Amino acid sequence: MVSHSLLKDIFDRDGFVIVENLVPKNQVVDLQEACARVVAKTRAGQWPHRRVVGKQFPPYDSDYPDSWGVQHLMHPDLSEPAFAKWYASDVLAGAVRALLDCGEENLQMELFNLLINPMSHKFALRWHRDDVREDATEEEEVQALSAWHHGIQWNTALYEDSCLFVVPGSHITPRTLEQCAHSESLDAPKDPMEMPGVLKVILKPGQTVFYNNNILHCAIYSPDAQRATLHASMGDTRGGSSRARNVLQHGLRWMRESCFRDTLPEGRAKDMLERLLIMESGFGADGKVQYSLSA
Ligand SMILES: O=C(O)CCC(=O)C(=O)O
Repeated sequence: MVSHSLLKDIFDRDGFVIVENLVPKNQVVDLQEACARVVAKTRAGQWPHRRVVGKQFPPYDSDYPDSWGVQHLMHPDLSEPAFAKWYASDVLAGAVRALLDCGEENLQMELFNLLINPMSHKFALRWHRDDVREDATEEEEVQALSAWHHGIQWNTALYEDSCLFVVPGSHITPRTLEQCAHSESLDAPKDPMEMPGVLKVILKPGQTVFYNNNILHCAIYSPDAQRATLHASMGDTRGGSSRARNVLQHGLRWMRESCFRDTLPEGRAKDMLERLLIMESGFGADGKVQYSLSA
């Protein structure tokens, strides 16, 4: 097993790192079965919180029937406790603490969604950084990338997953002119491999890729390969409200309800939720949700 400090070095250098075995063996089947149920509900139109084919970023509308993601896996209306159990598990929290270089007392609950294959449409996300606009100048990019946002995002594959493409190192360097040419429009690339410096991320079942969500990345989705990839993030309270826009744009008001808190395991999960709610209550006096990207 690779040491946590080596993982952090790789993460800091490349903007992403692949980690083995963060799904305890006795939770794999529970998670696969829970995913199958929420995917079936979403495709049957019984779960409205979904990532919709045709819409790359929030807010997701409901104009298209096909989906590329299921939002809010821990929502009490889904009644799937396996998700919160894993999100708050020791093995996952240990890796997150090491990569964020923070203590248990700093862990803040954020997003937990599922990325899935569309049923019948190919779809793709354009090259983007999650919280920097495509038309940012070089100066704006340098400024945005130099700020550490105190959070981490990850994809954990339950089935083989080769949808994600990244540009290693781009979390700390602004785009070259050629990279800008491939990432300035709102359109998805015809071939992601044309991006200078690109790497296709291939995850075997059980592998996790942690990534800085301001790394330059894109993704392609095909109806032909089963995808059920747990897509989540956690924050570090030392960042204050620096991640608020990025996180709250996904619509987390339901997390304020006591019926959500009541479903969480005692201890870490409830503590992480408290910290999220403190961050949320301190952000934006008008309560309006802001969005990071368009399209
Ligand atoms: O599908 C993926 O792996 C990437 C998703 C993504 O880039 C995003 O949600 O911004």
